[in-house]
Amino acid sequence: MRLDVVTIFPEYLEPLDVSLVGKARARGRLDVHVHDLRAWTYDRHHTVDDTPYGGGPGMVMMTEPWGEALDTVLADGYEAGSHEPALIVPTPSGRPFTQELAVELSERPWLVFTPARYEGIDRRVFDEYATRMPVYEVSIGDYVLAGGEAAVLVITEAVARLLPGVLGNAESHRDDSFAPGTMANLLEGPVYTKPPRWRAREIPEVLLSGHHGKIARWRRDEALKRTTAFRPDLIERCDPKAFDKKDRETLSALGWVPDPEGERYGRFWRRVDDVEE
Ligand code: JDN
Repeated sequence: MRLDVVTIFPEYLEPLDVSLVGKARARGRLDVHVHDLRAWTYDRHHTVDDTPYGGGPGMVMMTEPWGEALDTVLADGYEAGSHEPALIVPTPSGRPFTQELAVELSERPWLVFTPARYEGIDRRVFDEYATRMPVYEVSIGDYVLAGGEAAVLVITEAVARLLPGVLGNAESHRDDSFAPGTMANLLEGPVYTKPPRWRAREIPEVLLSGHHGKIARWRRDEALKRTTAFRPDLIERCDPKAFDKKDRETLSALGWVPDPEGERYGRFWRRVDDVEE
């Protein structure tokens, strides 16, 4: 997979040299190219932004540097034998970045990232490149960064670890919280390792029992507890068929009941004490 990143802060992308993404590069699974947007400015101040039409706060990144940069980066990539580029634009107004989207992006041969600063990039840049390639505007969460570079690091890491031959164990994705295609997307519960006693704290006895069935059940109950506490939205949307009898007992003990009324809105479960207005 080829990755290009065009940014006014190339140093911000230095983490791509280390850790998992660095390993993927060393193993020849990733070919990363970071470019300084200001290389495509021709005035003495290397200007990349201007005031917004219609007024308002902040500055908007200009069409010209981005157009020149993307034309060059795309031409160089095609020249080097890459094909089917996709443009990835981090923005708080994008579609949510999910594990499902990470899988989709990991199946593409070439990703071109355009992390913006200020109030974002002139819309015509995306309209222009959308005529030539898929454009994914993505948000990594409901908070606002100062620019898209950190989001590029997040997306890149989520994608790189899915590439064949990057993680050691071929099965290491299967248990991921949010792995697509599992029967229920639950958050993973707590994990423990040696020593068995630390500062008078012991580990749950069941984990030492050697009883694999009981351990699996305990882990599943912990996952249900954690998911109801932190991500009730994930439970609400779960088809009751995704749960076995013991799951339903655990959910009931946690105060969750099937919601036949909510079903037509895709809400299959509710807390017992949540009553319809
Ligand atoms: O994902 B973000 O919070 C984000 C913020 C900004 C951005 C791109 C992404 N460009 C300017 C702010």
